[in-house]
Amino acid sequence: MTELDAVKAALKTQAVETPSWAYGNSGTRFKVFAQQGVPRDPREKLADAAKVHEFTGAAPTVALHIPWDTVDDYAALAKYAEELGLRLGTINSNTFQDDAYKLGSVCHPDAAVRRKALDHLFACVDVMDATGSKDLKVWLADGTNYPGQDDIRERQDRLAEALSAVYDRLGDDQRLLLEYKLFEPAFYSTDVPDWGTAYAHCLKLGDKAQVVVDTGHHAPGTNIEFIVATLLREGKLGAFDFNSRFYADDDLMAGAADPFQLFRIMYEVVRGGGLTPDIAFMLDQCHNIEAKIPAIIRSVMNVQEATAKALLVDRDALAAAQRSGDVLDANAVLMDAYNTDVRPLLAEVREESGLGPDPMAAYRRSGWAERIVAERVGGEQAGWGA
Ligand code: AOS
Ligand code: ZN
Ligand code: ZN
Repeated sequence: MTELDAVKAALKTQAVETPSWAYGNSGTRFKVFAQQGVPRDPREKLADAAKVHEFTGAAPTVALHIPWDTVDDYAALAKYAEELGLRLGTINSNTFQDDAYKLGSVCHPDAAVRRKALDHLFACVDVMDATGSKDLKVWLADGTNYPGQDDIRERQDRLAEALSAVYDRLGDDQRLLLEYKLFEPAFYSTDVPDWGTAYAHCLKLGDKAQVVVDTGHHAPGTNIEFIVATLLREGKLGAFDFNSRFYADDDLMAGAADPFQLFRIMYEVVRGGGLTPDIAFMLDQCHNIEAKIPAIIRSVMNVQEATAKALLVDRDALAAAQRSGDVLDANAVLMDAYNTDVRPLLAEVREESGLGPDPMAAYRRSGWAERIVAERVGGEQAGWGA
């Protein structure tokens, strides 16, 4: 196999998981601009996700959110996904939307609220049992707004207790993915604010507990690729939530704000042998003002482009330059790959897989956008900003 064939083979197997909530209406706390034709139920979200997969060939799984995607029969939903050529992916828990969670969920000072949150997490594992989903994603909105509001150490104890109960409930093939976030909704202290805290909890829990890196959840200037390299080295990187940020947790299209950062992250993934099904490459985005399906297609393509560039890095030349201490040459090797226009290569990869070379154009030609506007009236809120 030539080197280019190996790059193509890797690109052909790459899979990006799309989030059900990105297909629905969303907005900011100021306004939700409703769009016509958005899905009215989880099945319609899957139908839209199937279009993303049809034209990219790279989005075979969909992350669900409980309760936003509540249905009576999850096994039937999984079967429907299969009929559409999809699989149900990560189950996202929600311990942040009920009034009871004002002071937190599993870290709340009141044991009754902690129990309620834990019961929800157990219910999410029940959903996984029915759908065949492998991963439970736990992102907690827990934290405090004022110094002294609660005991920071005790909150860690409560967190550890809850995570361990959930961990014990997991089946052999299931994983707990713990996501960290610097701030928001809490502004003084967050109970899982960074990769170190998530890593410490996951390490104590065991092999089935892994860390999620959401690219929008760091302070400006954070070297995210270093975190990725470290977690991979420790065998503790479970998943990504890809999106772009300019300011905080903006949830804009992956690769839109900083394609160079996405490339640097994907280079560490490739370098660390992380381009495997053991790591879930998810999008976690909201499309407030742009059309949702093409925005998701564009995001998948942006991840593919960053990956293609990362795969094209001349690793031997890079290692030689690094070993000889040639700073400029080493940097040039990396930049050569980043500055390569990989769009023709990806078009070729798609054509070799029986797809159209340009997923955006193929989607536009398909008439799906017009069809859903005509057929769907009264779309639902995605949850965020609702
Ligand atoms: C919240 O900020 C996190 O990014 C969550 O990953 C995510 O948006 C959530 O899981 C969807 O409920
Ligand atoms: Zn996220
Ligand atoms: Zn987020």
